[in-house]
Amino acid sequence: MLPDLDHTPWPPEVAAHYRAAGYWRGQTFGSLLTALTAAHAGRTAVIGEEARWTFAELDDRAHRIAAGLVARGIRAGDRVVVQLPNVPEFLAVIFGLWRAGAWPVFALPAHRESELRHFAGQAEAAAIVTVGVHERHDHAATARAVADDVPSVEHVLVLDTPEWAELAGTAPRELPDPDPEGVAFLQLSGGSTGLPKLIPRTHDDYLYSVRESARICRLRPESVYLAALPVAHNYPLSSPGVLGALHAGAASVLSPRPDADTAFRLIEREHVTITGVVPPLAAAWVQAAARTTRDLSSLEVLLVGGAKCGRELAARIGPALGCTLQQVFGMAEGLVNYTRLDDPEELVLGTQGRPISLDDEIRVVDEQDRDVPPGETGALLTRGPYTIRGYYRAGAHNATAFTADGFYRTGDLVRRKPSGHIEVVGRAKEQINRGGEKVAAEEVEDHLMAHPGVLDAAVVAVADQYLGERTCAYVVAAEGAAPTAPELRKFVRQRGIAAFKVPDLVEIVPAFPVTGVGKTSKRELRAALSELAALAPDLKG
Ligand code: OOB
Repeated sequence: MLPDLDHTPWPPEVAAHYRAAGYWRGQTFGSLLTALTAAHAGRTAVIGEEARWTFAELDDRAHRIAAGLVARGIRAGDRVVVQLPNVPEFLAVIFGLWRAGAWPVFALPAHRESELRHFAGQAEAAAIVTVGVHERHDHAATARAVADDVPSVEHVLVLDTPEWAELAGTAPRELPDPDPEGVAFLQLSGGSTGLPKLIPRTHDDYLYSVRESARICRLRPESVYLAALPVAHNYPLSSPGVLGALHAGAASVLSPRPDADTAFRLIEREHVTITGVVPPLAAAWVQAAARTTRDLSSLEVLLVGGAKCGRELAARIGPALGCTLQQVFGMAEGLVNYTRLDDPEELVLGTQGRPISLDDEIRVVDEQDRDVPPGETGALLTRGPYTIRGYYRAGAHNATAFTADGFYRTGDLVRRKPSGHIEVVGRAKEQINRGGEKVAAEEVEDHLMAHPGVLDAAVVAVADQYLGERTCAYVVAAEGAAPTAPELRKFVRQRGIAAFKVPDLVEIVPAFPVTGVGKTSKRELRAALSELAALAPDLKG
């Protein structure tokens, strides 16, 4: 079994190559912000609904927050769960943590108590940074409940409180710059087995992907990036995201919500040039664009990714929104693919792009890990200068999630074009991609099984016109018990999980199909139920 390391390093000779090739440059996020501020001090860096900060202001806030965190006992290497909505403070907080040498653990606003407890517990977090009531949920109360349960959590820091104002007003001080090859933060995996794993990303590896993403998306100081999706997610964070925008000396607009009304208002007001959405949102924006009175003419590029963007939708985006479509297929574990802005239309509409780096190694393999012939479908394996070699403290899981020679098993089924562009054609992992939001089947099954009236549960994807996929939970009731579908959905919700993980459909069935051999594995069972769901038109709602 592999050891439970915080961070599985790249082999020394591989790391030496990444340095020599100029991918890893020995810069940290804190020192990057210092350099950006020297170059662009008076330019706008971040725009919220009300606030508007220059690079110099962001830099000053990050310095003060770093000093305030250190004064409260946060030390280099401490993990700090950050659960913030799309507000400018998000950037001040994460750069403050970076300058203090602490590691943000990026929770999404949608996460609830059970997920936060898992992240904080798994990371042995020292603190949680969050907001008060946001979108009718009391995040501060949730964070305090988590802090009561997780002994390592000593501080719950809530924005817009007197305590926070004091922390954020601390006099700046010099702090030692952390190791650029060390961990910068922990990102969340979509997960397939049980609870989401934590992904350790280093300053060097992540900055490489940010720098190249900004270049590939042609960001320049005059660009304006709109973060429409929750900014803690890897996609709006770094593909090219708010970090790519900062890197280019450009401004980022943080949209409180992703809907067309809100986004179009901000696009018009701030002359947004580039943004990124998931396919269902792209479809909604395409529809809304037909009847909007907003001026969207500043928009040059719309990135679409997180889930497969079908060709029909892809073809409508450019004409409807008056911009160039750029497909992006990425993962928090590392590898990111983009269609290039000068790619022929066939590749832009029909593929999910090609890797960022010449040193992104791609293998497309069969079930025995043998390479399939070029152009054929297989499972995507990858390793490279910004793809992790192991999850955080997850030795047993790492033994199966990676090959012995360090390739990450993405769980995606793909085909590769002669140009190197990748078409995503399916998935081999036990995960539902609900319009870009990832749901691990096992995680939801475990919550269902906690109900005394549930004997067994299997969660599968069903096709959905809007989201691409929705979740369907098949449930076998315990003898004498007959929980109803609404009861089970309520039960799961009350266990404190993100709303997007609550099963969309619950089907109570007398028994699960079994093979001739007897009891099926969960994997076979899910496959059988997926077929059943595909055949039952009334389930597709
Ligand atoms: C992004 O990151 P994650 O970590 O939430 O999810 C990664 C998974 C991929 O393994 C794949 O299954 C799916 O999401 N995915 C796509 C896709 N983009 C992501 N499947 C089909 N087509 C696409 N274009 O989702 C993410 C990270 C960075 C940039 C963009 C997306």
